[in-house]
Amino acid sequence: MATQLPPSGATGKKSAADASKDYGAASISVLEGLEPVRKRPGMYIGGTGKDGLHHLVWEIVDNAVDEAINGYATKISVTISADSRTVTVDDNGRGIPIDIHPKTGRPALEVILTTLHAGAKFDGGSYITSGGLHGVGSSVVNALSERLEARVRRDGVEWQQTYRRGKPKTDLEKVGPTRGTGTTIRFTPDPEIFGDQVFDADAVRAHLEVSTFLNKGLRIVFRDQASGLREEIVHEGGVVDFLDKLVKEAGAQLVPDRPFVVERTEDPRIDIALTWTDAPREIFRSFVNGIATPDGGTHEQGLKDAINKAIRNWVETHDITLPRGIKLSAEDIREGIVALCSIFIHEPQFQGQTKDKLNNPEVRAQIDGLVRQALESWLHENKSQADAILARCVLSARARQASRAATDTVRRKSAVNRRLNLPGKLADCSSGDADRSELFIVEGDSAGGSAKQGRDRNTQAILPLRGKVLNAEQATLKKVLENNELSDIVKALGCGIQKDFDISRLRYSKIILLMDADSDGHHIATLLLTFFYRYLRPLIDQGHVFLAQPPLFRIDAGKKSWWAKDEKERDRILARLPPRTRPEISRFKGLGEMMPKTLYETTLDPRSRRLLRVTIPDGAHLETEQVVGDLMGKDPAPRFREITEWMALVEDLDV
Ligand code: 28F
Repeated sequence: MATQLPPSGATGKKSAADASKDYGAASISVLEGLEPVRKRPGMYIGGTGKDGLHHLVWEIVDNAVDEAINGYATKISVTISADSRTVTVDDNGRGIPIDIHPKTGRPALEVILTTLHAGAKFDGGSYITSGGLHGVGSSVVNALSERLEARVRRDGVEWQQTYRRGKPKTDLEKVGPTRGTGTTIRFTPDPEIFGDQVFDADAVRAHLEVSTFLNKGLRIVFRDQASGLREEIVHEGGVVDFLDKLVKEAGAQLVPDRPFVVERTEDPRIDIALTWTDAPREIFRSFVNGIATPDGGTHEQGLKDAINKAIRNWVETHDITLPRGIKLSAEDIREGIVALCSIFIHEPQFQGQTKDKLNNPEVRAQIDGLVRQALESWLHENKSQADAILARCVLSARARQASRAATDTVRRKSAVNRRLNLPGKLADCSSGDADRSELFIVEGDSAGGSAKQGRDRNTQAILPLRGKVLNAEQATLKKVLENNELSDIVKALGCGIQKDFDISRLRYSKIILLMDADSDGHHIATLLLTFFYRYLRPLIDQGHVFLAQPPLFRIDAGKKSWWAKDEKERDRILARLPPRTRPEISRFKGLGEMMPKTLYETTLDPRSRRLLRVTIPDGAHLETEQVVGDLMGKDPAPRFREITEWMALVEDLDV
């Protein structure tokens, strides 16, 4: 780990003495009223659709997060009401000031909630903002809410004021004595602006989780009263936990066994975690002041510069001779990287209307300089990790050269004769780009039919299996190729078999076995895996083979529904439902029973499906050889022994 510094202030409250740097009403710069906000809401929250509606939540939550990352709050709670139309955010910070503002004669709280750009945050003081709308302030939320109630706890007294469409409905009123300090904002967006849209609990939860990843130790209690869900979200590991999540979501295997981390708490705050994986692409996620920058920008560019220079420098200073003819490009070095970059700066400049890209030029060199030096020393101190990473870079270079050579050959082969070789029952995808294409091998015609209807025709091909799949363990190559099902798979994949196997001709980057979740389906999957293991092993070794995980159960409770892949997950979901809920549980007997749209959403859609990548763990090759031979071979005795051994193991797991 490099430049590991004490975690940021989110875990402990600053002392009262520190609070002396407080701002009061005097430091609020009043700029203008709220009329423009209701006239052109899109100018302030990007739009009045789902994203705009949720920007209101991000703005209030980010103000609470600001209190926490500046060390004044340690706990935040966010609650969505039972009708999903009202959100309440609470923090145990100092409480928004209520002293009288000299210019307006009104309490600071009222000035902050009823005028645009009010607040010391705007004059670039030492207070760092993580503004979802870049800190334009909660007054925008107030203007666009049919009702907003603010409660402040300060100096042992709780105060309250309510507003309607940004206008005070009451004066600031004393509620009574209170312990502790903090702010509570409860608001209901205005249907005149947002229609009858309601809040999406999953979207809110995801945003809160990102805030806890980017501010290690920050605890946020999330409640969704519609589903009864209550969850405390905290990530002590910060960006390292975030990286773990991204690697798992990508279904990728780590190359080095621990990530490279930079955590700098002094100004500008920089948190970086990165690793290399076997995934055939690079994943960069970056943030500025807690705001996602999906289009990257100078922070991400600086990180990429640093990685490129550090690896090249490492190769030179250790005068490593690369294999003959191998030259590392920047893409080769970055292939397989999963990287997270979060910075907090005072005056972020975002590009264009969507504000998804950071522009500050000085940031690029700052990040490059800091990361390059830290990464070089990390590589130096972790030689075995460095070796594994370099091997990964060389593999990408080889694959790139091979695929360039292969695309040359494939270009020569006319598209027509390739099409001629394809099996009749293959419903191919329209994309010719293997990296984006996926082949689903589906059991049975009815499932095949649903999959063909539900799929994304651009990138997803379907090959339905009709007959019994041959047991390749007990068959010769000649027998295998005489079996229609197996020979159709070989034709669809396009990369040949055995001696004329050439992976660069593979037509799909993912080969996904989609079978019913019953013993028949498992048996067919086992036969297919035996075939891949015996005759198309590189496809497994290079991570192209997957098992789909269709849901077995659907649980309906009120307006919400969940999917469960097995009994265990079904019971976990049922346990989280509120006590008096009467859920409806339906079990899917087969894939063919599922509506195509449901099949897509739960099992085919890359954004929500769960795939199991078929891999042979390092050092398990011998054991795998043994198990496949025993399970699939002619002799029943070792099969029986193997199955009873595994059954005992499974029974233990169930206990
Ligand atoms: C539920 C959402 O909005 N929490 C907030 C504070 C605390 C202060 C503050 C906020 C003062 C003059 C700008 C308190 N004491 N949660 C929140 N907690 N804003 S918003 O001050 C606003 C500044 O202009 C605060 C002393 N200084 C600052």
